[in-house]
Amino acid sequence: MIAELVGRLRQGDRNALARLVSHAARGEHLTELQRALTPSLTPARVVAVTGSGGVGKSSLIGKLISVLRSQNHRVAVLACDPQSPLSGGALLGDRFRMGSTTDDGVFIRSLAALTGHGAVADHLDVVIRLCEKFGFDVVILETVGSGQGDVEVRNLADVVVLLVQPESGDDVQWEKAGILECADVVVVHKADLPTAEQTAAQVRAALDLSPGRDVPVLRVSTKANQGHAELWQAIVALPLRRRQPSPACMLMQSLSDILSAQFREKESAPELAKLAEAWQRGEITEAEAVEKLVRILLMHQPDEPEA
Ligand SMILES: Nc1nc2c(ncn2[C@@H]2O[C@H](COP(=O)(O)OP(=O)(O)OP(=O)(O)O)[C@@H](O)[C@H]2O)c(=O)[nH]1
Ligand SMILES: [Mg+2]
Repeated sequence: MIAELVGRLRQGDRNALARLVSHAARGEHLTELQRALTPSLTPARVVAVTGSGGVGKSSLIGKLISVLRSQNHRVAVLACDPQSPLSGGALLGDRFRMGSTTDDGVFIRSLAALTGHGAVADHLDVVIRLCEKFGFDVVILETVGSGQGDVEVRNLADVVVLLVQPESGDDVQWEKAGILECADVVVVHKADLPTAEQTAAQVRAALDLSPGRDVPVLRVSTKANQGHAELWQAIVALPLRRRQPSPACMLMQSLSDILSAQFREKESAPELAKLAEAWQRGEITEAEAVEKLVRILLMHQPDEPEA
């Protein structure tokens, strides 16, 4: 069932995506999912947006979606929520703030973060890969509003964007808690408020205390619709942190992609198809798959002159 759903997901079936995300979020069929979700040739850029409750994460993400859509990116937003999304309130609230959308290039989903796994929902890694397989090239994670430095978020995301707001000027909690350490970009959000520049200066001063790090500090106002395009520019200027697929994986991925087109007519096609399927199901390793691939190709080559 999972393999079939993943097949439909790859064809762009949103219903399959929604069902698979629900399974993954509930921790169901994880082994099958892990097997079916071979690494992507074109990994999505995963951006975590973190910051304390009410700093404006959802609102800012809503505007960021518009910027990304105007550049033809396809965007999935995974909003981690301390409550069960089934309770409804937070989910609807977030959707509202992010702007309701019937746009095919956007997917917004709230996920429960129940078991104290830091600031993100359980099995978020699998959900991210589902979005990637579906074809979203940007995945935005809204963390639970703790804003605490969180290893899990750093492992999942390519870029961590930390939001702080001008009112926090006095007790500078972000500084004390060391949460600046985890940020790749710091946004002083609600920059329409009077003390935004002062807060930005405080953040820069705090960042200067850890030399060798070049963390951009930007002022953004969602209310005044300012700074979102510049924020995206700063994000894409950063290197992708997550691991790229191995060369063997890329080879096998291309093989399974070109199989149907190139080899359909040839004698070796069924063998190659079986091989690609076995690899996709995780029954053989990449190294074994590549070895078998070479054997099959060598075996068939002399007998198959071009038509
Ligand atoms: N002044 C000002 N207020 C803003 C801005 N952006 C958002 N807000 C307000 O900030 C409040 C919180 O916004 P949210 O987007 O829900 O914040 P959040 O960080 O997602 O909140 P949680 O998900 O509950 O942690 C709302 O009342 C917004 O209207 C801004 O640029 N300027
Ligand atoms: Mg929110």
